[in-house]
Amino acid sequence: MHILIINGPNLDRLGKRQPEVYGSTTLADVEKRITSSAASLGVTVGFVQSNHEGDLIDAVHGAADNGYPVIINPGGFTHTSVALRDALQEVADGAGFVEVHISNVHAREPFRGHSYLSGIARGVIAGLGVTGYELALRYFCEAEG
Ligand code: DHK
Repeated sequence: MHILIINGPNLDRLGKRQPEVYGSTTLADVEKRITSSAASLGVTVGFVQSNHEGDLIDAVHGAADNGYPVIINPGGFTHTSVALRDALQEVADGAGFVEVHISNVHAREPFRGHSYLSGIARGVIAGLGVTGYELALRYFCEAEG
């Protein structure tokens, strides 16, 4: 199984941006950790990070065409993007996706409590730091196995 991990806007700033909220681990470190967990679980992973909505949508289309499950942290597009939801609907109808947030969005500003994506996700992980990505990876391995 191959799983695509997508990170949206500002997640390239992990480790620098609001470390008290998002932690001090960089995205490169997160990707290294996920790659090593994936190897132990016997799956492969690909990574996309973009600050641009259209690029994220293109990546989702690629996953839908290939039948890949998706783990996505949509960043701020979580709370704004009907277009990203429409793209993810195809993945939801196929291999499925898990929405991950590093921070507990429900304990922050009220606007972060609404996601355009959660209603079509297999599940949502929020507030468990970067471990959330690895938990989502385990979910797909167990769901498949
Ligand atoms: C990341 C962001 O960039 C925010 O816009 C979301 C999410 C929360 C996170 O917790 O990973 O509101």
